[in-house]
Amino acid sequence: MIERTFSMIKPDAVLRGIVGEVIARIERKGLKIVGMRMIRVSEDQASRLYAVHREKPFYGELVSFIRSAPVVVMAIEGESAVSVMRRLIGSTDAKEASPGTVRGDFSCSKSMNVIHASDSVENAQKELAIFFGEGELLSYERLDAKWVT
Ligand code: FUP
Repeated sequence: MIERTFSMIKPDAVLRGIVGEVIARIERKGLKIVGMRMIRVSEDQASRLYAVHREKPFYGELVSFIRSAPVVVMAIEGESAVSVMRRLIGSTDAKEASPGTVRGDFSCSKSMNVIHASDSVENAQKELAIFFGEGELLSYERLDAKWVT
């Protein structure tokens, strides 16, 4: 099933200058980036994105971290895009993330962990709506689309 998911390259990746390496992995996998912008996350966007974590002890730090430097937000489309992106980014905790995943290869922490990607189709729709307007996502065909099944 073709799905859309939301992903964010976090402040730590921007400040370390590894944005390009992360995007390259998404492209290389055959996923299609249909929206992409570098932004500063607003207070409202942060509280909506992390609403499920509001009661957690790390919530304050999570919001201040995500707003501490620019991030790159992306809308990503492809076959099973939600689960493919989750496997590509790896486990939340840097210690547990498998080598070969973005976090396994680049993350050094549980909180500053390079990238976010939605964990379900339902959350992907909610999260995309926080960062992208109606009609903002682009429609095009990758030349290698016929090899991505
Ligand atoms: P993930 O979906 O893998 O990004 O992980 P979660 O939804 O569980 O957590 C969201 C963010 O909260 C993580 F990216 C990092 C942060 N977090 C902490 O800072 N400390 C924790 O103990 C757990 C998560």
